[in-house]
Amino acid sequence: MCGIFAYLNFLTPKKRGEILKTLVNGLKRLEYRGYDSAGVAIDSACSKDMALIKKTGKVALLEEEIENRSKELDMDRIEDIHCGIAHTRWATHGVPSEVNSHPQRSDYAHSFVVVHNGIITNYKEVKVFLQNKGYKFESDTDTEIIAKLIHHFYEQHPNYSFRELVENVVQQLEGAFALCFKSKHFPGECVATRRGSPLLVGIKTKTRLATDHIPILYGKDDDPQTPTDADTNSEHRPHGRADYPVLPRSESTSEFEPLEDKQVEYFFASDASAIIEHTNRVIYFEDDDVAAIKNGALSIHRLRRLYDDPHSREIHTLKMELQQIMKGNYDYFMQKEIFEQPESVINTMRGRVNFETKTVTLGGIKDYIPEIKRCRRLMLIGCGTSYHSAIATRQLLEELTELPVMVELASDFLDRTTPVFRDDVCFFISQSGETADTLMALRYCKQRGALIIGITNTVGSSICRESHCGVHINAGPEIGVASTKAYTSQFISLVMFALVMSEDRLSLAGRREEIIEGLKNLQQQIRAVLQLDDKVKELAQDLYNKKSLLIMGRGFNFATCLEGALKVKELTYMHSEGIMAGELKHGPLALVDEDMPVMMIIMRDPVYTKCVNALQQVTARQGRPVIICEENDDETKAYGHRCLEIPRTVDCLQGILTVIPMQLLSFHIAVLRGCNVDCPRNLAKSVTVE
Ligand code: G6Q
Ligand code: GLU
Repeated sequence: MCGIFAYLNFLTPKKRGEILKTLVNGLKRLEYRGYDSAGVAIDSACSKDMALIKKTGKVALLEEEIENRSKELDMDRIEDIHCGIAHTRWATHGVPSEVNSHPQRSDYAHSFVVVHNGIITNYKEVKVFLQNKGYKFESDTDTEIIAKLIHHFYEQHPNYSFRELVENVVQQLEGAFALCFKSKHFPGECVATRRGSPLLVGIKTKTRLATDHIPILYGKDDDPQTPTDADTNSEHRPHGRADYPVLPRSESTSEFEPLEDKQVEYFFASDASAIIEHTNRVIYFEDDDVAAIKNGALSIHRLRRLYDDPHSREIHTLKMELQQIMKGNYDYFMQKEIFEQPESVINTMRGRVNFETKTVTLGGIKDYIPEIKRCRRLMLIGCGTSYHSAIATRQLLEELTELPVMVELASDFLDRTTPVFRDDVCFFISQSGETADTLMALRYCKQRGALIIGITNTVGSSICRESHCGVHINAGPEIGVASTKAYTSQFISLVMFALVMSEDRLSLAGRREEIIEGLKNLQQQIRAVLQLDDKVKELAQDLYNKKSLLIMGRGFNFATCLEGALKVKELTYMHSEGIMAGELKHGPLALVDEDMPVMMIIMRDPVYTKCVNALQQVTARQGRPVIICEENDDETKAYGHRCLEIPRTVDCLQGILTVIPMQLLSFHIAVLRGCNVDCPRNLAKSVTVE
């Protein structure tokens, strides 16, 4: 996830300084979407070249750099027609650095530059193809192949329009993307497209637009047809051929002409927060739309028309406040991040889990797998929520790797000066990648010769840099202090690791298949769990003025109890405890009476009967538990005073679904108690002190 912003002024004279200010302000509005580095591309002041200004760190540093270079950038010169593109990055491939920042370029001469939001999963394949054609790569990003591929097509077909070149490029891309292109061969033009990542354009004209719709121009006859095998992407891959076949030319016949005098400004952005201060007239693009601005006119193209495709895209009038847009119609970042989980889990698996071949590849640790398989034990180390993701997956790791698995709190691990050996494999799990305790533990293990694997959400973070190898969880930036989507993505990353470790075990083939099938259904099941929001809110009404909440479970769902209790504590300042149901009679049962709020997680997994025993112990003490159970499990439901029903998945993934009601519950209680949801008292997002 990141922020894309592009600004095109047509016959609307602007000083270069103003253009840069618009671009930088656009990025500032989008900074919450990604903030590890930023960059802009504008036309050069003195030649037919381009100026690329890129900086590691926040947008403010980019702004400073622009200020420092103001002389060379000739800030007062007026541009009647100009296109600038900008980006604030949240790295997925390659550490945050200037060379990895966007815009990425095709060559030193800046023939084409591109900004990208998302992940290109087949970038290696395209990179090899381009390298064979003589292209030299300078960055570690997946994005650079896009800039080079369009250059390659341009060299072959110099008579193609900018839009046609982009159409040919996106034919070859797999993964998720929103892209904005600029080219010195097509001055004053901009082409943008998306597949799986958001993108919209704002249109600003002096007088009101004459239309509310922009026609869509279809490449093939405007004759609806169903997709055929020949329409799929695979047809266009080189597969040993010398080159990518190109699409037949299809010059558009009509274009959207905004006004008679044609004075117009366009603002492309990842979301409306960057546009609203300029105009409230926007078009939201759909997957595979290719939008081109040429001679001040915007046209939207699609390669082919299917039965239910519309004839036009509507120009919407935004009525939202800035804050509202940033939080995407949610009141809090945490709430937004909870509801982002259907998408974030997909991003974690993107390009890694192949649901057709039922295989899993983790590119970041692939080369180390033989070494890992020979190790003495696995150690999973983290703090807080990240530690809970280790607890959640430990049992599966033991099952699929048949190795001893230790799970450690980083601080305690160091206090004990735990023995670590050369043949240990140590995982350091951290959303921020900067947590001091985890980082210290990493250095401690590294000194003792263990293999260090980082599981982080922040490419280029200290934990990332100091690990031998790792898995980036790709959950996108998490702004709320309470971790939510990072937890489910860490969980899935560790599950994927277990799957990789067991790929050649015939005896485990069936188990692996059912887990991969479970992963496939997760997105839609998470959506179903999120539908419980209103029910959870009612439950929060019951609980918000209580003093304490006990959350009980065991087996694969014990981690949900710990994580749920942590969420309740940190967000609501209420006491809460996650209790291993097997431990009840060893102490915690003494807390139970008719007044003590209790939640129990009881799924139909191998520990179901034991969980029901615990449930009976609670009800026998007049406890009135709220039960999280499987959908339509009437027998278990009958024990509860309230119930939340969760779709069934394979036992080892159930914790991904059971934790979501706990995230929602803590959130609603916090709101009812008037707590600061996104920044709970005394806590920080990144704990860089021991
Ligand atoms: C939980 C908190 C916190 C966090 C730890 C570890 O809601 O966000 O418990 O998980 O502080 O942070 P990292 O995952 O960034 O190392
Ligand atoms: N995958 C691209 C990169 O790592 C884009 C990441 C983003 O969306 O910011 O550069």
